[in-house]
Amino acid sequence: MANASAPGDRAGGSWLAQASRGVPLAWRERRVARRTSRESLQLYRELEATRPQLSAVARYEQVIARRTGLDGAGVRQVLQHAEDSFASWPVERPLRFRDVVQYLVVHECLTADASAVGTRTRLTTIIAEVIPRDLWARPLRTRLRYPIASRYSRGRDPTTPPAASLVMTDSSPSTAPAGAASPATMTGGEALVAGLLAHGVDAVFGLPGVQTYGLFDALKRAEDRVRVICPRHEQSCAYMALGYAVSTGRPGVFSVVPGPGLMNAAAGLLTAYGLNAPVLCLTGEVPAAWIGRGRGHLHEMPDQLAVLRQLTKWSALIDEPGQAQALLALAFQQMTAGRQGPVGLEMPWDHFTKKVPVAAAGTLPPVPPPVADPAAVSEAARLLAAARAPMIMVGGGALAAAPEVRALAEALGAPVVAFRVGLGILSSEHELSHTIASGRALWDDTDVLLAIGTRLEIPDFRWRSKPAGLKTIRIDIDPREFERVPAEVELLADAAPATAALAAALARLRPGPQPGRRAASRAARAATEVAVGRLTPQIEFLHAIRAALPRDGYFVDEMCQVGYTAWLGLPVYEPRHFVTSGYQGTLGYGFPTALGVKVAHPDRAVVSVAGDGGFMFACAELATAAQYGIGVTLVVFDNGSFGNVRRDQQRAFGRRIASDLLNPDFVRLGESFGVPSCRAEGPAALERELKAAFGRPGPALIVVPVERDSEASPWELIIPGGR
Ligand SMILES: Cc1ncc(C[n+]2csc(CCOP(=O)(O)OP(=O)(O)O)c2C)c(N)n1
Ligand SMILES: [Mg+2]
Repeated sequence: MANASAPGDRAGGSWLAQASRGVPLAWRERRVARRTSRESLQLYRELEATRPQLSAVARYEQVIARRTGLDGAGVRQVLQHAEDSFASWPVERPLRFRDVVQYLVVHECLTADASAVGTRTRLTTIIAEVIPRDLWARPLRTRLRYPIASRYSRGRDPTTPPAASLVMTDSSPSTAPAGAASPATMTGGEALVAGLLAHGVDAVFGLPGVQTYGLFDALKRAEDRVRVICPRHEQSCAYMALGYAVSTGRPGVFSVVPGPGLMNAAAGLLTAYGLNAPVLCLTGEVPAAWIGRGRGHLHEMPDQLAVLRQLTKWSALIDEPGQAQALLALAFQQMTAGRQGPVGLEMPWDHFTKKVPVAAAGTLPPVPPPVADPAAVSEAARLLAAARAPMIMVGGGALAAAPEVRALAEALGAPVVAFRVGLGILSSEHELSHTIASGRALWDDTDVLLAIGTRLEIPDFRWRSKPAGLKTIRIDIDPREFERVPAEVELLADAAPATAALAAALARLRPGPQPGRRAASRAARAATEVAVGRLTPQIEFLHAIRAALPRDGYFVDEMCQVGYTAWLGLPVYEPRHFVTSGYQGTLGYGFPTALGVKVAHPDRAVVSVAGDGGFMFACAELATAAQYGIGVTLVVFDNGSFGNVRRDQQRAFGRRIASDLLNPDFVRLGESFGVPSCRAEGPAALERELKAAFGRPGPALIVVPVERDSEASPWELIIPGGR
């Protein structure tokens, strides 16, 4: 099985290499040109140009070797396994060629190397173009021969299925699961719950259905260790898990039925994807024997796994219940590796209740993050040391780097600018802390930008201008970011250690900050405070909220006038305490997300703001708040309209449509759910009612009437020049 040559020298190479090598270039190029867009052809040419790096088997061999600690023979065994997949794909359903390609490229390479994701995208695109379409979609008549894990194991007869072992578990002590034990007989549902407990999960936001009964019954038997909260709609399952995840940094878990249940949760998954939030979706499937047959079984969705994969960074089908814990451990590893993000696992209906031998798989160690190249760190430090007016921008990737960001900012005297997710990384009370509004005032003078864990939305989409001669340094854990927005110096690394390394290198070069930077920062903050102070009445409501909300309380925003203004005018003192839907701008996410925040932080105050439009997306969750005693304080600003849309339409078209709302009596609505509800006319009343609500256990609803069209637009401060 194993090939005797060294990694990279394998005669013939893997099928992957053959797929891109075996056909003459011109022929393939013509074929690609005939069938594909210009863009694809360009991509294809790029691949050809960089083939030595991209398609070389050596690259994958090295990557796998580095990640797993396997020796050359072990690596070749893994690759051999990949090639074997043609003949022995480990799922019990007809396969398409595409499945195999996805498996090889995504599963093998990604599992082994979280940083290979850019390559994955390129390779799957290219391979899709190069391989004839009829072959791409052709079913491969293969059936389960033996489960995945057995073929990774060294020295074991590959045709003997182990009960369940983790991918590559036998290969290296560094990847051996913690707490692995001998097999016990249990159902797929029980295996999942045991796996969740092994990962420290203490809450599951779930809405059951016939496919997932086995999971929920197992959860029932573990209810002393894991809390199950069942909201009134699947969207809220995902949002609650999201709130749990973003406010703690720990994975949030939810479960929904397949098909329509998964689709109902999709906006939440998409929002988690945009926020790089570690959220695990556990869903069902039609019974194993029905998968892929298109017969219209209950909740069947064509190629559900493909849909799930589009909404997550990694997803898998649990082919057989014995693999449940292994794949769950892999899901947790993926969710928290590199650039974090949501993951999905789907399990066929019958597997949830099928009893099989399952070894307790335990957990997998975290994938070690890449370490910044010391030469690049020195180069970045040199740029910063020579900078006259440096600026730091932070995003979600810097949430765990608050002390390091602060130290570096103080050493440089550099302003730290955050838009939404990054608010609180440097406390708003710090004189170097800036919102997107006050940061703008310092931008034109900036000569070096240090971007930490951010997509650089602010300069690219919002300010849309760059100071002449600007030099940019980026710290990011995702190598694709450097393809999207290249920088003069790119540090592929985790934010906290890379920022600390940069500060240390800087200290060796320059004793202190450039003079005058703090004064400039203070002046920009003061000037902007005046401008933001004109955003009435929203800013007055925000002052009231800040005055009432304890310092360690959580604020959950929304796509509403008070929400947008909060990005500019709500002081935030700690990272993760300002919860937002980020670039997805998901109307209606706020209240259910806040419920998840509160479940994770039962002893902290949590305030959720919403417009009358957004609130009604998930107002049924007042029932959930009441039933489970989840003490979120919800403030609904009732302006009888999709106010933002109304204003935009009026400005752009001079007329309006589909933006006026006829609302129920929100106070009576809240009361009908058993939630203490009141009306607060004006900021002073709001502050009073908030303080009262925070002083009581349980949820509260405060309705604030706002005159239609009375709100000042915050957009000029968010996107100067208009949108
Ligand atoms: C899922 C989703 N649907 C639609 C929109 C478009 N949208 C953005 S703001 C808005 C109106 C919000 O109205 P409301 O919640 O009452 O807040 P207001 O602007 O009135 O303060 C709409 C429809 C969106 N951002 N997200
Ligand atoms: Mg409104």
